[in-house]
Amino acid sequence: MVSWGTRNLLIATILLAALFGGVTGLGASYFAHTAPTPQTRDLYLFAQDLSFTAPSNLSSDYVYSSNLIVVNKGDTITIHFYNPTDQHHSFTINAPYANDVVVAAQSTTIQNANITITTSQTGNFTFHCKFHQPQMTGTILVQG
Ligand SMILES: [Cu+2]
Repeated sequence: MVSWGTRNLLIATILLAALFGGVTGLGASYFAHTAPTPQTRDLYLFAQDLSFTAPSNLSSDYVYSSNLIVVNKGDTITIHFYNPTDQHHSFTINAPYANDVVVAAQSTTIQNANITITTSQTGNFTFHCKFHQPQMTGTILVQG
């Protein structure tokens, strides 16, 4: 039979092992941060018609289907931009990811364009449609 003293010692040892294991694990993940392996990502973005009569402070009722794209530095992203509306839209972004691509209004088929960006710089980078400001805008967040 295990005495109370031995049992308490065992419990204390297990608790200490768990505690130090946890702290060691935390320390390792905090100090030895390694960047994720770069990935190739395909993203789908749509011009959207919200189908309301725009008030005077908006130029229209168009938006992007997503207004936040989050990637890791080093990723190569291909944005497949589709326009199922009756107006032209653009995907416009400044340096360092400069692009200015116009996708025509829907005719018999839905028009689209691919925008490929390799992310070399971290930060927030705003993209917008040059025809529909201020509301048709979004951000690419490149995490380091
Ligand atoms: Cu637009």
